Amino acid sequence: MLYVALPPKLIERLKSARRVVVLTGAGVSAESGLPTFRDAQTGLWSKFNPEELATPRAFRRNPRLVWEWYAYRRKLVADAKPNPAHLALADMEKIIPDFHLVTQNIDALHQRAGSQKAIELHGNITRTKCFDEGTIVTTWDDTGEVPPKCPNCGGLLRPDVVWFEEAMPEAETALAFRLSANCDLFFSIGTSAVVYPAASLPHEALARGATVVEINPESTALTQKADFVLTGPAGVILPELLATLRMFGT
Ligand code: BJW
Repeated sequence: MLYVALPPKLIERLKSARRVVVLTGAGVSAESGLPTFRDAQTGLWSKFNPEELATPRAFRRNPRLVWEWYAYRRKLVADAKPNPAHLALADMEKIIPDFHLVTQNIDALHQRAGSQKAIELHGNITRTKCFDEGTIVTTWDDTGEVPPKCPNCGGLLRPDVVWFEEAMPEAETALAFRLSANCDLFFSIGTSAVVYPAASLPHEALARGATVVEINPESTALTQKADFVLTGPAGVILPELLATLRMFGT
């Protein structure tokens, strides 16, 4: 038996959709054991203050604390494995010709599940860059300093993620907005849909007449606007959606 009964009208839209965009958030990695940000009991921001950890000001104030917090998170990510939601999305990319995955996640679990062309809006925790120059750095001298220093300029190294008050990467952002404005089916999955500019993407799709589907166990800032809401965990609902797509020989 299916966890959610897919509404017949959604099945029609799935069958006829030509351009599909999926936006994912931290909820997609929750079933891999990675904490989300805003879930009341378990989210990172229920225990840590984003202003002390995820802004350039926080890094300038206490670079050691911020580096160590990301070292802890990098270890969580390295120990995590893609879950059925990541795997179903990687399969959808293979069977839907015009399919684009846009993610706010920095954990690279989509790529580890096999997604070939995930568009990362908030960077990637597995990469490191120079705080001063912004260039990606792959090796540095281990002198025991925390954070380590950039081998080119001696500046401090930081994770290649997008903090509050920082701009998202230009090319990825432009592409995500263009794809969302031109899709006919848009999925918002495992995101509270409150962090901008990413949270604008479903509204961009809606404004251009696309059907918007939300998959989330809780209601979000988008729920009232979505055309279809599938209430439940992504790791259960996405494999069911994939099975339905396969049934129709998409
Ligand atoms: C499940 C599930 C399961 C659970 N299955 N689902 C006031 C108004 C409007 C905007 C602003 C404002 N004040 C400030 C701003 C701008 C700010 C912003 O939007 N703030 C809002 C919070 C108000 N945005 C920015 O600062 C952005 N930059 C910017 O605007 O730049 C302007 C600029 C231009 C030019 C030059 C300079 C500047 C940048 C935003 C960067 C966000 N960064 C973070 C941290 C990344 C690094 C790190 O990981 O440490 O990105 S914050 C955090 O939030 C992270 C996430 O990608 C992002 C979104 O969170 P997400 O993924 O939605 O997670 P949650 O926890 O919120 O939701 C999880 C959901 O999953 C829940 O709904 C659960 O129910 C669900 N779930 N289990 C499916 N099994």
